[in-house]
Amino acid sequence: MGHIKVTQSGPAAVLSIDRPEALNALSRALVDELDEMLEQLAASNEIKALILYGPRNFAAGADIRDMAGCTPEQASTFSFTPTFNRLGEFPVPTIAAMEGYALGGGLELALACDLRIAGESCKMGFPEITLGIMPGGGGTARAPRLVGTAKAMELIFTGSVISAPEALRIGLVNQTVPDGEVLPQAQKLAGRISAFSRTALETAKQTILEGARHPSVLSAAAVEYRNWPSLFATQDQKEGMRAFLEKRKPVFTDR
Ligand code: CO8
Repeated sequence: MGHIKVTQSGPAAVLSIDRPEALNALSRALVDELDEMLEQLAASNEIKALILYGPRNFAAGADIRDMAGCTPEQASTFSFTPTFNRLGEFPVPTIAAMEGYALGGGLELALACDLRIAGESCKMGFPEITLGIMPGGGGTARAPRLVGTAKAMELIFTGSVISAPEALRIGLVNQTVPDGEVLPQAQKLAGRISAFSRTALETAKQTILEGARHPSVLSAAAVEYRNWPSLFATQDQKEGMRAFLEKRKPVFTDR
């Protein structure tokens, strides 16, 4: 234990990866800890946004030392996919705050978050092909959906490491910020999101995730059509609309 630190500032929690000696490479033990923390935080009604942060380096990939001698059966047990899926399904918005290297499993961890903020000198890529493997933490599924199949294939087939401005250009990250401002900017964004109704945030996220699993726009819109009316049972909807009509700022209470 001891490679994940949790801090909470207001309704936003920050999960920091703390394994600087290995550039935050993701060992099985580290990911077990992450899994446990995610389970605990997901059950907390106090959290309205979650930031994943790797100081200096987001994560330089899955731990190659841990994987090197794996048989296929052991590789299957080593896989981080269940944990990254748990992160992907985290009930409220998640933000990856990325500095330094975000490679391989590290980039896949960021891709399992809803939003990504990268420092200007952040370096991202899928070097798995250079190790004789391919991404195994959801990268083949999530990267094409973000940047398109051809660009994802280019990244995965070449193992190229790209800069933050290039990642912004292709839509791999939402924002780039000057180095040193990654966490403050993520906290600012989390604070902005957290001011809104938790029920509306949760419902919006679940609707987007469920809609993305539908093959057609019409069936995805049907999910929205089903979920949208439920928000009119909340006090936050009444407050949000009343505040607009009374020309004041709403105060949401997550009820
Ligand atoms: N695994 C284990 N140790 C690592 C890793 C890693 N991924 N990355 C860095 N380290 C260690 C180094 O071994 C070194 O340790 P030591 O001092 O004991 O030798 C220490 O961190 C510092 O690293 P470097 O000396 O290499 O630092 P540099 O600044 O010279 O280089 C690099 C930085 C370019 C990031 C370099 O460390 C590197 O290439 N690292 C490996 C990057 C990589 O290939 N990542 C992908 C790994 S494979 C993967 O992620 C598969 C995901 C599969 C899905 C997940 C489910 C299992």
